[in-house]
Amino acid sequence: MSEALIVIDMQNDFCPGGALGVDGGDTLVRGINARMADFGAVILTQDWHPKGHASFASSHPGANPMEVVEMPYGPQVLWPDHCVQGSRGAQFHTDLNTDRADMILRKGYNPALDSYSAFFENDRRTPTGLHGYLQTRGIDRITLVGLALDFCVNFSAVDAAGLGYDVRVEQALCRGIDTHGSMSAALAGMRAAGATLI
Ligand code: VGL
Ligand code: ZN
Repeated sequence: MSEALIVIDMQNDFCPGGALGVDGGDTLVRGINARMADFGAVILTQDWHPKGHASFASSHPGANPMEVVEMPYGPQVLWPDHCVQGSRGAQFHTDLNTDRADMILRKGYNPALDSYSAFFENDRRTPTGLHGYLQTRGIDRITLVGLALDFCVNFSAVDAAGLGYDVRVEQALCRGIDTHGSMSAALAGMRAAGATLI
C-alpha cells in the first residue's frame, strides 16, 4: 500500500491579502513543494464555491463574517465571500507545484452545503469521492498539510481516521484561522479521532 500527501486548500484567498487570509499561509508553499517528492501520490484540494454560497455571511441578511448560525446540517461559521469559482482568490498560490498533483479535488460546490473535509461535505454524509479514489489506488496512509489547520485540515483528518486511514498531520506545514476556540478544539478532536499530529 502506498501513502498520499493531501495538500489542503493552498489558495490565494487563504493566504495573506486574500478574502480569508490565514497568517503565514503563504510561508508554507516552499516546504509543501519540497515534501511532494517523498510520496507516491499527491492530491490537492481546492475550495470551490458558487457565488452566493450558503457559507458566506453575505448570503444571510444582517449577519457578519465569523458569526455562527444553525444550518439544517448543524452549526456553521459564516465566512467572508471566498474561493468563488473562477476567481483569482480560488486559484492555487502561484508558487505551489501543481504539476506534481495526480488529482485535484474540488469541494464546496453545493450552494446550500459547505464542505470543509476532503472526504465528506458538512452534513458529514455526502461523499466527495476521495475515499473511492484512494481505495482504488490502494492508498491507506495519508499525510495532511495546508490550510486551515482548524477547519479543512481538521475535518479531513477526523474523517480519514474514521474511514480507517493511518493519518498524519504535519503541523509545521499547516496554519490555522483560530476563531471561537477552533484551534484547541481541532487539536483535541484530531487526537481523539486517532490522527497523529507531527
Ligand atoms: C476553509 C473556511 C471556509 C478551509 C474553507 O480551507 O479551512 N475554511 N472554507
Ligand atoms: Zn470555503
